[in-house]
Amino acid sequence: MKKSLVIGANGQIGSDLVFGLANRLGAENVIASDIREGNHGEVQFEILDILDAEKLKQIIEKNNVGTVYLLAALLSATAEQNPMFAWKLNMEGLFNVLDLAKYKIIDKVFWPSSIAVFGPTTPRDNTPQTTVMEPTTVYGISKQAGERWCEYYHNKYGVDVRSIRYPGLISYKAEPGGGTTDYAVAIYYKALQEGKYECYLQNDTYLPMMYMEDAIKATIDLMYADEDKIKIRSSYNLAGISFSPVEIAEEIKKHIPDFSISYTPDFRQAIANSWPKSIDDSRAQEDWGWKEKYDLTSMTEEMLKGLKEKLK
Ligand code: NAD
Ligand code: AKB
Repeated sequence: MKKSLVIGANGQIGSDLVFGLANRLGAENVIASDIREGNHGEVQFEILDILDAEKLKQIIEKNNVGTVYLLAALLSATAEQNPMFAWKLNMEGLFNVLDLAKYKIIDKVFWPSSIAVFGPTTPRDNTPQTTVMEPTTVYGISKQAGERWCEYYHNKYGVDVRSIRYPGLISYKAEPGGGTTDYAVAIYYKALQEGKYECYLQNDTYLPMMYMEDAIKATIDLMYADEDKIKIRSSYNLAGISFSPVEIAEEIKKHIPDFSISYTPDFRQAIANSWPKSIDDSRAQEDWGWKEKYDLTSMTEEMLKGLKEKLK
């Protein structure tokens, strides 16, 4: 069996995806890699800077890699602090992987897009798969350009590239890496550690979110769906749960009655205001049978249970 390589494996998604892939394929068929040292149990680990195309090719050829999951990127909030580097990392990293698929050195690519591809002129409620896309962040611009390039490589060179526009992802294994939706993870840590949380978004800011277990299932389902079922080669809309800071706080209070939240919006408010409130993912449902499992109540139970264990 050809192996699967996860690039950016130490991050929020990679930490869970490596585990999910190892469960499905066996640890010996998965390789984790990142620019910084990491530990993924029985899974082989390699240090790799995605901007080093030569080393990427060497790792792939030496280890008989067939599928690459490219997760290395700068996220929305961090990218605004260093726009030109974010553009370089997010775009060159993608080209380095797509070109290996173009020359048949690998067979399949997963590359994540984001709800950040949408902008203030996009309809914000139940945002359709195909709609106005005028992102205002460098992160969103890089994701939109990435989607166009993925579709182009598929149409022009037959590259089997698959993608999801993830909403904000919520998990406890690894902390998030600098996004606008990170508050919805931090709030659980602070609720358990301090009983209070100061939120950088306003109380009524609705954003599309998803529990990590659902996101990993969606990713693996998409990657193992029959090729003729994948009709969209830019990126699929994916919906999970839509909620505001006040709603997640109310849910946490059911478990921690004294929990309190305050609101001090910062630069991330403008980013959140430019993104959808909820997403229409009917194409993912129709094409490859997507259905989420978690709602706000069940996700909160899982987050508090998992974090209590982690913070012991
Ligand atoms: P993260 O920031 O948590 O992890 C990124 C990982 O990439 C880090 O471990 C980092 O060390 C590594 N990395 C950075 N530069 C690298 C380089 N040059 N070479 C190799 N590795 C490098 O990000 P994440 O949340 O896991 O997101 C992964 C992907 O999913 C990104 O493309 C992101 O845009 C996308 N996404 C994430 C979310 C979310 O809510 N987490 C939502 C939408 C899309
Ligand atoms: C971010 O907030 O930047 C990410 C995303 C939705 O892409 N979580």
